[in-house]
Amino acid sequence: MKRFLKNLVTKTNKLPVDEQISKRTFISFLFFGAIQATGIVAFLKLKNQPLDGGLRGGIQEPLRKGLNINEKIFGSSFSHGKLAKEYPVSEAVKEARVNGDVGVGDDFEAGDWKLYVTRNAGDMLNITLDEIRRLPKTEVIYNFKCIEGWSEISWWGGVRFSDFMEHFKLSTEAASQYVGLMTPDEEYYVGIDMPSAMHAQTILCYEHNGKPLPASHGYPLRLIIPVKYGIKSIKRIGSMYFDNEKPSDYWAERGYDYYSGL
Ligand SMILES: Nc1nc2c(c(=O)[nH]1)N[C@H]1C(S)=C(S)[C@@H](COP(=O)(O)O)O[C@H]1N2
Ligand SMILES: [Mo]
Repeated sequence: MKRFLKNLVTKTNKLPVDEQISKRTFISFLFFGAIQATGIVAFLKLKNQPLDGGLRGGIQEPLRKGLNINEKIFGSSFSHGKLAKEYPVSEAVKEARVNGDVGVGDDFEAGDWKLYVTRNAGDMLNITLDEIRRLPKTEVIYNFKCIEGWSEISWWGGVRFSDFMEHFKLSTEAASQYVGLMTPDEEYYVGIDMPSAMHAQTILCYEHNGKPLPASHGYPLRLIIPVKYGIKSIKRIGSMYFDNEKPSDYWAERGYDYYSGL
């Protein structure tokens, strides 16, 4: 191929000018054609790659590999003490937008609710809302960002995840790399890297605008994690567990970045 092109070029240089021009046009046609073909072949190759793990949907494996590299680089980029910007109450919306209702259906007895925490030893704590409300309260007013492209400043109150862990003596668990959270029906679930969970603005939230959390926003208890996109702020938490492997994550299984950090 190389020799063929070289010959073509040398021969062309010996031709009269007008013929040189048309030959050169022909050569560049070959050259750009080859570039285009390479692109098409690469695209078809990618299109035919198997999809990555997820049950429903997913993305092509080479793309997933790229994402995994991004995750390694950006994974806990926000966890090193940097705070999300906070705002005065006057800037918070009166009624936060409701988005996403997976795992928050009507077949739910709020009165029976308890938070089930599986400890690393295998036993389980059942914690009532009253017990959680008695812990020191932390409020956060921040710009809540949904991956779909909207954001709004909203006001939330609850107990710091780190205070909760300390109060219930979950220090062994806090040494795990991840915490997994699920709705009571296990339809929605997230995995959070421990540094982000232990971040000073991450709360187990039971209040919105100074009042009990409305059902639509995840009553009785939700996560508010300002260092991540909204997908990680799971509503209506039913259970919690700890792991050194990434816990299953509803939106990561559908192709979104596992860490979804901001
Ligand atoms: N249980 C549950 N939690 C969820 C969701 C969901 O579908 N189910 N959606 C997430 C998404 S995509 C966003 S943007 C926020 C929205 O929270 P809000 O309805 O309180 O505004 O909840 C997150 N938590
Ligand atoms: Mo979202």
